[in-house]
Amino acid sequence: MSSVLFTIENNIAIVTLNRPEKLNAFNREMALLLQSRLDECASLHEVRAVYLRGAGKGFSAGQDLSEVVDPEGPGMDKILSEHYNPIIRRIRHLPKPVIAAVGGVAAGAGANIALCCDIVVAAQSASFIQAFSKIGLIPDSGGTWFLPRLIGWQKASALAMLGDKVSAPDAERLGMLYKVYSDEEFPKASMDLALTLAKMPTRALAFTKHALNASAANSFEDQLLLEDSLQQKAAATKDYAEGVQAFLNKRAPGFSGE
Ligand code: LHQ
Repeated sequence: MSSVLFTIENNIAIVTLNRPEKLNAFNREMALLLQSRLDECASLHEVRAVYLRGAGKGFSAGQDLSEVVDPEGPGMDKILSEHYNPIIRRIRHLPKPVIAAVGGVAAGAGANIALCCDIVVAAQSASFIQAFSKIGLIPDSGGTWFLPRLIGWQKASALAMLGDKVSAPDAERLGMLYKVYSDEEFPKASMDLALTLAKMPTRALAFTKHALNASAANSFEDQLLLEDSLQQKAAATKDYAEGVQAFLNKRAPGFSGE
């Protein structure tokens, strides 16, 4: 069985981290496979949204700690540069919405991979742990960048240092994620969200993502200029023409993603 499962349904790429006996902890094989699946998501025209989840009861417990003590393992110098950083970059630069569907525990790099996605939703019983400090490491996989931006400096600092387990409802209150669903509703509700996104004007969503990525570093003036140039591009898409016509004709739009 592959450590990353991949199917496409209704224009949604369903990417499943699949090492459930280890709460989907990452080894090198899984990290590299996830990278290549994300590349496919970017290049396949039929994919208009990505739904990232974990198999079994966890989302991901981060780095497989048995691999870091394996003398045959990749070694500390490769784990960030070849495993996690390329995953985070791919998710942020993928020109399609990526949903993290967190159905259980998300710890360490597993938590931060979820937090870097465009929309994070969770089941009521899920949790998030910046587990790094407990083993003498620092938050990685973009955690020191995303967390203060999502929840503010003070809460981020405390969670990063203490490594507290944050329940999904608390994570929602803190602003770490978009929505929590009951455990029963979660699989369908989170997939319905992906379905909605997959029917939306995909290129406008990609431009939105580009603008949000840039806003973290841009000045206000630069951001206004960027919005202007991206809006010109959005207005040149078929989906913009369709959206306006559908509104004027009082009918539902049929977006093609072009
Ligand atoms: C695991 C793991 C795991 C192996 C559960 N590895 N087996 C970057 C740079 C370089 C090096 C290191 O890493 C990084 C990035 C990182 O991600 S650092 C953070 C690494 N992750 C952690 O420290 C989390 C470790 N796991 C836990 O603290 C707990 O397992 C959590 C809180 C996630 C879940 O607790 P429980 O629900 O009580 O489950 P469990 O502990 O019983 O785990 C179930 C099984 O999964 C168990 O195996 P077993 O054979 O006893 O059933 C665990 O050993 C295994 N597992 N996480 N990261």
